[in-house]
Amino acid sequence: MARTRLAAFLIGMASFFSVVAGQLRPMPAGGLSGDLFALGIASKIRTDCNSTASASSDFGRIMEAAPEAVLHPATPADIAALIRFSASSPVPFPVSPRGQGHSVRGQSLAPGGVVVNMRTLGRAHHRINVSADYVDAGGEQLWVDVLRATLKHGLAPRAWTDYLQLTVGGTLSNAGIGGQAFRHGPQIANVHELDVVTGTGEMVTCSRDKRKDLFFAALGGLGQFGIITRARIALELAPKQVRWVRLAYSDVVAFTRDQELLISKQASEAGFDYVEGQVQLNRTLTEGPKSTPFFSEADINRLAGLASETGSGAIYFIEAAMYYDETTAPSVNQKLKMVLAQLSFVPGFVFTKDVTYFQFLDRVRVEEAELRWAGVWDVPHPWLNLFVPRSRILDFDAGVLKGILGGDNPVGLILMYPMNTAKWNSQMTAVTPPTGEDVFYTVGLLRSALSADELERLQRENQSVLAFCDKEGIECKQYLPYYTSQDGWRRHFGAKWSNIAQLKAKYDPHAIMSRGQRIFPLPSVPAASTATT
Ligand SMILES: Cc1cc2nc3c(=O)[nH]c(=O)nc-3n(C[C@H](O)[C@H](O)[C@H](O)COP(=O)(O)OP(=O)(O)OC[C@H]3O[C@@H](n4cnc5c(N)ncnc54)[C@H](O)[C@@H]3O)c2cc1C
Ligand SMILES: *[C@@H]1O[C@H](CO)[C@@H](O)[C@H](O)[C@H]1NC(C)=O
Ligand SMILES: *[C@@H]1O[C@H](CO)[C@@H](O)[C@H](O)[C@H]1NC(C)=O
Ligand SMILES: *[C@@H]1O[C@H](CO)[C@@H](O)[C@H](O)[C@H]1NC(C)=O
Ligand SMILES: *[C@H]1O[C@H](CO)[C@@H](O)[C@H](O)[C@H]1NC(C)=O
Repeated sequence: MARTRLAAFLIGMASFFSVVAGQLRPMPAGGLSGDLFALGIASKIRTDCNSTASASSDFGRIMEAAPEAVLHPATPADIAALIRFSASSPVPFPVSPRGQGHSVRGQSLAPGGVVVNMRTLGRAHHRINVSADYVDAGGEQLWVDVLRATLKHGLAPRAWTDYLQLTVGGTLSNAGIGGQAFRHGPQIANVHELDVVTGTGEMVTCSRDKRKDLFFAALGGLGQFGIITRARIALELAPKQVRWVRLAYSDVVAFTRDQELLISKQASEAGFDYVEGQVQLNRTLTEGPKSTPFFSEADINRLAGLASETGSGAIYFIEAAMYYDETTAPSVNQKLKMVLAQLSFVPGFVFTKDVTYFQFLDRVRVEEAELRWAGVWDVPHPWLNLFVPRSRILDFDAGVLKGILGGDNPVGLILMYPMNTAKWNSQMTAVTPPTGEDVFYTVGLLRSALSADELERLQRENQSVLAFCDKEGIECKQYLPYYTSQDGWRRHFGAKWSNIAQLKAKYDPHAIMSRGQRIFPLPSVPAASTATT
């Protein structure tokens, strides 16, 4: 690859330093590197192999590409300075924010460019401010830290992902889904305001009332319009305790019918506050995290018996939770009984436990620790997440879960649960199935590959799954989407595409932001002649 403008800049910067060493004086106005130097940004750019290597891959461990450099910003202004520098270069270089790098297809990489290590922003003070009904959190903050800070005030956000070691900016750039989404919508539906550094380096505060186009673009925006440096997130009174429940099913029809009943309930009715579901295909059942087992050994034997009675070996679990506190504790048994009476799980196959709200939300951390300990956390993750229209979920179950994946036994998890479409705002960039039905399912094929052969097999399977949906006319949408062609992205965004392309031209005209998503090719017009500053 030819030496980029960025590389030239980095080399130039080094000599600039040697010239001015000892006399910390900004260069005369007008000199770009002078501006950067004045902002102190040069000292925050790392080019050593350790820094670039740590930003060269992600949780997926499938894609790899080193950036030229990594920025360790101390303030949002540092990020703006970097972006302005790129945007005003004759050949702008890519800039990708990296939260935890927990994406699986290289979405946070910046080959030939600069990765912004968002986590260093959080080292400054006051990056989580809790108010009466909202919290202002830096885009780099981990959700678990937002939870800890808000709980101190007896408050908490309403909508969560299953795993909390993810950044606010990272999940808001996708959607942030979990078992509360049926009632509160995804995390992007629970945000009042954002600070965004756009692809031209402008620092903008936006909301439904102010710079609305950028606000909606950035929510689920896959990092395409700018970097979220602050989000104002809605809060509720934090529940204290959680009755955590698993219900086993051998019949997918009963399983989905019950899930849909549960997500139709209003907060005022007796029902659950969290509803998800899992599918286990011919899988050796384990008691779950050893430190906090859900199932006893006897339970596991019973479940194995149940699985062997079904022809496919597949069993389904509804995972649900009912929140309570001191005042509502006496009625929780009664309320649970009322709800369970309406459901058709296999009689006797109900498992419950009581945990604190924090333990419940942070539950995946326990599993992470055990997977790490067993050496199966840092392995390739060819994950595929799909939103499936409700009307086709049984076809999907038959063709994919019991067909293509039937008899499979890789390490990992299959999630399957419904959400209410009405809780999603179609003005946001995030995409739901185009069929316009009231309900759609998320199906997460979250499998790990323990060998190169297995990786290849799982990747072939994900291709077969997508081909099956195409062939059968099941209008699935990928969540955490990945396409190798722009045509794929056009189809993904469907009716939203032209608006998204316009917003891209407005907020990131040089197409430098989060290029790891591979949505927009570099502008064909030389960037210098279209620069607008
Ligand atoms: C174990 C595990 C469990 C998960 N569970 C869930 C779940 O329950 N629900 C769910 O919805 N998702 C879940 N995810 C997926 C997760 O939401 C995505 O990986 C997401 O990308 C957040 O990860 P991150 O903060 O590390 O972002 P990164 O992977 O670092 O970044 C993701 C993308 O967003 C861009 N980006 C990062 N920060 C910003 C920012 N501040 N502003 C603008 N763009 C930005 C990046 O350039 C990149 O393109 C899970 C992932 C893992 C690994
Ligand atoms: C890079 O990492 C190695 C191993 O952790 C360490 O020994 C070395 O000092 C690091 N180099 C730099 C420049 O940080
Ligand atoms: C939190 O408040 C402090 C003090 O007002 C302010 O300087 C800081 O920018 C705020 N941080 C966020 C993320 O809103
Ligand atoms: C289940 O998996 C085992 C091996 O893990 C395999 O021998 C068996 O055929 C599978 N059963 C079904 C129903 O596919
Ligand atoms: C699935 O795997 C195939 C084969 O490696 C790959 O080409 C495709 O992009 C993958 N798709 C997704 C969505 O992961």
